Amino acid sequence: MSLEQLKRDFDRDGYVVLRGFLSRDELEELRVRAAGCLSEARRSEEYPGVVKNLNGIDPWFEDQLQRGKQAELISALLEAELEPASAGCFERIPGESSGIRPHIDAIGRRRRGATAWIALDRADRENGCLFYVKGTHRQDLPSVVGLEGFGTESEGAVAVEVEPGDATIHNSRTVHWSEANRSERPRQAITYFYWAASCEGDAATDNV
Ligand SMILES: O=C(O)CCC(=O)C(=O)O
Repeated sequence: MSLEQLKRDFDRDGYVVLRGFLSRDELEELRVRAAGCLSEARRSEEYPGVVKNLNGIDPWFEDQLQRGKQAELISALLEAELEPASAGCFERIPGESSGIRPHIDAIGRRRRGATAWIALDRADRENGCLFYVKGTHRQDLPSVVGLEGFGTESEGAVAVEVEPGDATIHNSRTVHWSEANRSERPRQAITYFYWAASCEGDAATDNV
């Protein structure tokens, strides 16, 4: 798909899906690097499947955050210089009882940014794929986890089923969530989060 088409879709829906974003070798390297970090990382009680700041654990992730191929693409989609924020791992743990409730990634008045979410495993409805709600990046929603009124039946809600090496990019204002992993299969993804460099505390300049 051309960059123009991707940008049209991103502006209209608030996310895009990039099939086959990573080559087999790139995916393998990402898996090995992620496994190395996860063995060292501390987990929170509330979200045991989430490990933030991979870039603080392994400089390889800092380099990817700064220069990985998702960075150039996100810069083009947001039409902005980027301020790389963090790399993380999101795992839906087999047999867990809950996922991550509907939320946006924007924080307070800091609204312009985007996340690349790269699948290490197949993700589907059974093992906790991402859900997006199309067009919600145009709403002015609060930065809370557990946004009221959003769910799989919402108008515009889409389950994004992907294969290993596929990626999605979502606007920091797009509502998204994942359900519990009801399967016995793993579901890991690596994320790279960016702010648009010009956006600090300046919601008035937001043009998304
Ligand atoms: O991967 C998931 O389960 C949720 C990801 C997410 O909430 C995010 O990237 O902000």
